[in-house]
Parts: sequence; C-alpha cells; structure tokens
Amino acid sequence: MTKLRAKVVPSAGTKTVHAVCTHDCPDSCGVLVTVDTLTGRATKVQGDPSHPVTRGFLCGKVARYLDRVYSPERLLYPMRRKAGVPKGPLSKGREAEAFERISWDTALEIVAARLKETATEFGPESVLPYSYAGTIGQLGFGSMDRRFFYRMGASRLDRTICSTAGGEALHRVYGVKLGTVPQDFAHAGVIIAWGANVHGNNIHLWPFIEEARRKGAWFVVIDPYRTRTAALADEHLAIRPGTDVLLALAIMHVLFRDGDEDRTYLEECTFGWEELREHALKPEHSPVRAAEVTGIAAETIERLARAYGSAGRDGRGAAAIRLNYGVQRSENGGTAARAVAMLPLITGSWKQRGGGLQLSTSGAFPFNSARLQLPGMMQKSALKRVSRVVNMNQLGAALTELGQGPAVPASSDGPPVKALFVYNCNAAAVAPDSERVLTGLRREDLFTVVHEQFFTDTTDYADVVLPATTFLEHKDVMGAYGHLFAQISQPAIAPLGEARSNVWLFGELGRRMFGDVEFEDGEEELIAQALETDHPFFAGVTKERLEREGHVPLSLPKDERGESLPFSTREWFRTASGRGELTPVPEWVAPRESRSEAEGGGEYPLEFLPRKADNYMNSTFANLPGHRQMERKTAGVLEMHPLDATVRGVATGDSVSVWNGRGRITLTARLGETVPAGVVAARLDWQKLSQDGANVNALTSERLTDIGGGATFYSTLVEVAKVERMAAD
Ligand SMILES: Nc1nc2c(c(=O)[nH]1)N[C@H]1C(S)=C(S)[C@@H](COP(=O)(O)OP(=O)(O)OC[C@H]3O[C@@H](n4cnc5c(=O)[nH]c(N)nc54)[C@H](O)[C@@H]3O)O[C@H]1N2
Ligand SMILES: Nc1nc2c(c(=O)[nH]1)N[C@H]1C(S)=C(S)[C@@H](COP(=O)(O)OP(=O)(O)OC[C@H]3O[C@@H](n4cnc5c(=O)[nH]c(N)nc54)[C@H](O)[C@@H]3O)O[C@H]1N2
Ligand code: SF4
Ligand SMILES: [Mo]
Repeated sequence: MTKLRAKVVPSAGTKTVHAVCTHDCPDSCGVLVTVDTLTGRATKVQGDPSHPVTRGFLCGKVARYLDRVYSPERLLYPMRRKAGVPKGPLSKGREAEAFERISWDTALEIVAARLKETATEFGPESVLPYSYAGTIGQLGFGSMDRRFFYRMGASRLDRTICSTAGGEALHRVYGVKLGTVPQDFAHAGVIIAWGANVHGNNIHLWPFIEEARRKGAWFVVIDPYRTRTAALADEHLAIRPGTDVLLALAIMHVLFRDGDEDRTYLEECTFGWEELREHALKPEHSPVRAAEVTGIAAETIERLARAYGSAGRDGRGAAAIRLNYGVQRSENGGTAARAVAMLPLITGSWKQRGGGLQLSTSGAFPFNSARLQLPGMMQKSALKRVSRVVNMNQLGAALTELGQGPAVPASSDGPPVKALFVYNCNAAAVAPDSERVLTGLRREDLFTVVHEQFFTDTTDYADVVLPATTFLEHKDVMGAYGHLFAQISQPAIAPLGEARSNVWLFGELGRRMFGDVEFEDGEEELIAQALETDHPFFAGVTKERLEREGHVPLSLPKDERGESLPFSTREWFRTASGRGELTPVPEWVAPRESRSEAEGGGEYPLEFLPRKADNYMNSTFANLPGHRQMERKTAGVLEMHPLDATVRGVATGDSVSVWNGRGRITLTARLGETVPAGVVAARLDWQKLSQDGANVNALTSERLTDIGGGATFYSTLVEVAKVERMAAD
C-alpha cells in the first residue's frame, strides 16, 4: 500500500478526478485519478488522503487498477456467438474467436426481440436477471436494471449469495445494519476479529486496530484459517468451522456466571435477557463442553470471556468485535451471527467509544432505493402481479429443474428459465454447485446475455456479450458497509471502446421495449432520486455537496459529549420492541454437512474452506497477470494439515484430487499449519484458470442458511487423495 499524506495537486497537463472504488468491499475508498488532459488517459490512481477512512492508500488490488482498465483483454464491443459454436469453456485470450462483433444497435435489437419472444411464449417469469456486486454503486448495483425487469414481469432474483444470513441476524437483534464506527476501533482495549480477515478483506480498518494496539489493546482472531490477519494477531483461535454459536454461548455462560453483565443496560435497552441468561448458564454451554466441539481449549474460552467481560472497566478500553461475513457462510450462520451480535448487548459495551460490534454499516445510508428501482412497475407488466422469486444460490436448480414439477427448493414454481441476463456477476465461477450451474448454462435453448468488462467463465456460455464500463468510466453515488461517508464517484475517463454502463444499457432496452418515461432518467436524475429522503442521517447530504466535496459524513445522532455511539441508548434500535432482541435464544445446531455431525469419519471427513483470495475480489482480477503473480503462492493450492496429509500419503507439491458427491477438482497440496487438522482450504479462482477447468464451487452446495436464505460455502465436506501418476515406462 502506498501511503500519502499531502494534499494532491495536479501537475500541468493533468487533472485529478474524485472517484470511488465500487468493488464489493466494506472500505468504499475515495480514489483520486490523475488524468492526462491531452490524451484523456488515466495515468495514476491513489487513495484520497482527505477521506478519513481511506487515509491516502489503496489495497494492493486496486492500486494496480489501471492494469484492469487498460488491459488488452478488456471486452470493448458487443458480440454474438458465431453460428455452430457450442456453449462451454473457451481458452483464455481466445474467447473472441467464438464470437462476432456486432453494433450496439444490432445487439439491443437481438436482445429486445428475444426477450419479448420468450416472455410472450413462456410468460415473462421465464426471464431471469442474475446480478450481484460487480459494482456496489447505488445506480450500478440496482436502479435502471430493476425498473427494466420489473416492467417486464421477469422473475425476481433474491440476492443472497453474500450477506443475507448475517444481515437478517442484525435485523432480528438490532432492527438495522449498523455498528461501531471504524475510526472508533482505535479506542478499543480488546478487539476480536470474528470470522473477519481484516488485513485481507477490509484493510482500511487495520490502521485503527494498530493504533489501539499501540495503546495496549489485545487483538484476537477467531478463524479456522490462519489468515494474514491471524498471523499478525496477539492470539489466533482456530475454531472448527460452523461452531461459533457454541463459542458465543460459552462466552455468555462465563459473562453471566461471573456477573460481568451490565444489568442496567440490559434492563433499559434489551428484551429477553433473563431467558438468555438461563439458556447460557446451562451446563451444555459451559466452556468445557464448548471446547469439545469448537476445538478451542476451555481455559482459552475462559480467558477470552473474562477479557471481553472486564474490558471497558478500571481505565481499560472497551471491547469491540469486528464480525465479518465468514461466520454466516455456514448452515447455522444466521444463528451464529445473531449469537455473536448479542455479546455487546450483554456487557453494554456499546456505551463506550471503542466498544460494540461491526458487521455492516450499510443500513445507516437511507438511500431511496424504492424510488430508484420502482418495484411498482411490476403492475404494468404482462403479469399484472408481483413475479416469482428465485434464490440466486440455487441457480443450478433454477436452470435445470424449474418448470419441471413443483420440487424446486426455495423457489415458487412456474415456467422454466428460458432467458438469463447476467450482469455485475461472474455466475459460472461464484455460484455454488457449479457443475449443476454449468449444466444449466450449457443448454442451447437458454438465451444468455452477459454484460461484462472481460471475457469470463460466464461469457463462455453467452449468446450475446455486451461491454461494460469500469468505475473510472461512469458516474455513481455510493454508501459503504464499513464506514459512514456518502460519496459521489465522478467519471475520470471516457468509456473505452464501446463499453457502456449498466444504467445506459437498461435505459436503452427499456426505451426500446416499453417506452415508459421511467426509462428516460440518466445518471444525474437517478443520483438525485437516490438522495430523495428526509431521513435525519442524510441531513446535509445533498447532491451539490457531494459533487463539491466528494465525501460527506452521515449525520448520526450525537450524545451530550458530541459522540455518535450506535446502540448506546434506546433511540438507536429499530426492532419492533425498540430494544435489542435476545430472544429467541440462539440454539446450537451443528451444520448437517460438518464434522460435528459426521464425527468418526463419514464418507467425506474433511471440512473444506473454499476461500476468497487476498489479491482478488471474489473472481474479479484473477485474470490479470500482475494480480495472479501476487496470488501465486496459493493459486491452485490445497492447504492441508500434516496429520491429514500423512495418513493419505500426501506431501507438499503432490497433485491431489478433492471431491464429494457434487464434484471433483484437482489441486496441488501444500502442508502446513494454516489450517487445523480436519480442515482443508483452497482459493476461489476462475474455472478456466483452474486445473481441469473446475474451481472450488464444484464442491459447494445449494443448501441455504438457517435464516436469510444465504449461501453455505463454508459448510462443505470433502475427501482428498493423491493423484497417482501413470507410470511413463
Ligand atoms: N481481498 C479481498 N477482499 C474482499 C473480498 C475478496 O474476495 N478479496 N471479497 C469481498 C466480499 S464479497 C465480502 S462479502 C467481504 C467480506 O469478507 P469476509 O466476511 O471477511 O469473508 P470471508 O473471507 O469469506 O470470511 C472471513 C473469514 O471467516 C473465516 N471463516 C470461515 N468459516 C468460519 C467459521 O465457521 N467460523 C469463523 N469464526 N470463521 C470462519 C474464513 O476462514 C475467513 O478468513 O470481503 C470483501 N473484500
Ligand atoms: N467458493 C466461494 N464462492 C463465493 C465466495 C467465496 O468466498 N467462496 N464469495 C461469495 C460472495 S461473498 C460474493 S459477494 C460473490 C461475488 O460474486 P460476483 O458478484 O459475481 O463477484 P465477482 O467475482 O467479483 O464478479 C463480478 C463481475 O462483475 C463485473 N463487473 C464489474 N463492474 C461491472 C459493471 O459496472 N457492470 C457490469 N455489467 N459488470 C461489472 C466484473 O468484471 C466481474 O466479472 O461470490 C460468492 N461466491
Ligand atoms: S477494494 Fe476495498 S480496499 Fe481496495 S480500493 Fe476498493 S474499497 Fe479500497
Ligand atoms: Mo460478498
């Protein structure tokens, strides 16, 4: 990371444009782009030194952003699949050979005609939009695209692949996705990174943690994997995957047993604490019992609970938890997030600066998404009612089973999916149970459109590919899920080639197919609409001010000391009771697909962590040589504990087969202590850049979390064996 403290002054012949990194990252950095005014080319990107959380530096991925924007592999023109070329993997760099270039006009005509035909023949619900978080800008993530699909009456997509279990957990306990202000971590005395790879996924929180540690804070990481965050911590507790509910209950057990709860706060601000106390004190929630399941020693749990319970007293800093979404990617992930989120309610640590918990701050941004997305337009569709919902984690089922009977999990039945419109998403790489997904995408009767910046695993299955802009090339307005500044991202350069933004694309299609005035709005109108609210948190957050200042802080309520401390008082809660909800009490239920259930060695005895890469953003950047180089030590690697490797005769460097009932992949083994015994880990990568053309999602399942309909990537069991080389002679 490049540190930069001084104000950035453009030199002669250049200008500096304020943009915002729109990748799916809690940090939503302010980015200053230096542009050569003569050529219009961006020559440098750097973190905005005046942004209080960006603080002048970017992560390693985006510091190299110009490699992405100006990559020779950028998709720059609309194209259609050549006649006779079957859908399926294409070799990287040669994808264009399968397609022929067409004009935008032709492309839009083909797409509009085919969607219209499909909707007429099979009903509009046979069209499925599939998008996630290529950009999390308010406009790019969900505005004109939603209007378009609502107006058509297309199936609605439940966007559950990332955060809905944890989001639902926060809603149930607090009524809103809000938490500790990142800058306040600098005041904490105990910091717990719970399923949070701060240094890899949320680097702008790191300087505040370091500041607290310089003042003596104890920093502990709870993560089955030894992340670089864990390696840098004072203590790393390698918990067994999917057992956090029990660890949280054991901490509660100690807190209530030792009288470390804050009764005044519990009485005033929570609901159901007596019931929770009784539940936590049950013998099955004691540290000794929790140790058997979590793999963390009882005395360590005791020590952790006592440090947590005594923080914030006698001059010590308060305890802050950075909970991240890793915890909720398990079958019981919603309950796990709910249990962890209850801890600061028990100790009342919200009352002190540097206390509390942060999972997401996105709920603090009162953007008017209903105004942006206009769900009411569904009533104007041929359906004249709200359309069915398809859970995005079940894309494989949706493409292969919908319309063939009522047996499809979690999606109401209806017509088969006959047209798929993918944007902001590399579906073929990121969706679980990819063998089913790819079987579906291979269907020749499925019309697939993909709007992308690059040829990806997903464009390999497209009938039509459309070129998309990067955040340097379009305008947007941004919130964040890891800080509390609203920002406008200005376009720094003209779109490359014929790339067009999501707003432009769906506006054009809407005008062609329906012609409603709602499709006339451009970026300026949409930004104004996004800000149409009288919510007090947006007091002073106006379009003019955002344009002028780049970033503007939210107006959170302040106490008499002038501090904004979420959930320090009743006024912050948004639950029905207006208090922190401690009921229903969190019950420990082992994930069905876990060693806790398959103890004694089932068919698939190893827990599998199909992880994100520190140097990619999910599957984004994996195709760029510089980023791959940074990730070279883990790309294509299966990390194994020596105990598990030895019994299988596996050594570092061996080719290993990793499989379960859903799929099989080939990786190169690396033995070490990054994972505990019983756990193996590998990185998410592109399918086509993986050995045998299959990535970690060949092994993951479509099963959903306990609440929120979320993905369960981290509830996956596998077996591993050495690939015996055929003797050459
Ligand atoms: N460099 C980089 N940054 C990213 C991303 C990326 O791909 N790369 N992705 C972005 C996205 S989409 C998101 S959602 C965010 C959030 O990202 P995080 O929530 O931080 O996501 P993960 O890396 O999935 O999970 C965090 C940690 O949880 C651990 N974990 C897995 N299972 C368990 C468990 O059962 N219990 C516990 N305690 N821990 C567990 C994992 O080993 C991992 O180290 O990060 C964003 N930032
Ligand atoms: N095994 C495993 N699978 C996972 C995860 C994991 O940790 N392990 N993480 C899950 C999580 S948390 C998430 S959030 C998802 C992420 O899944 P995705 O949202 O699909 O994320 P990316 O892989 O980053 O792919 C985003 C794509 O959008 C494109 N894009 C970027 N900006 C734009 C734009 O403005 N317009 C258009 N049309 N396209 C754009 C990019 O080029 C990129 O190919 O993956 C999930 N899948
Ligand atoms: S990916 Fe995250 S840390 Fe990196 S520049 Fe973007 S917002 Fe900042
Ligand atoms: Mo995510």
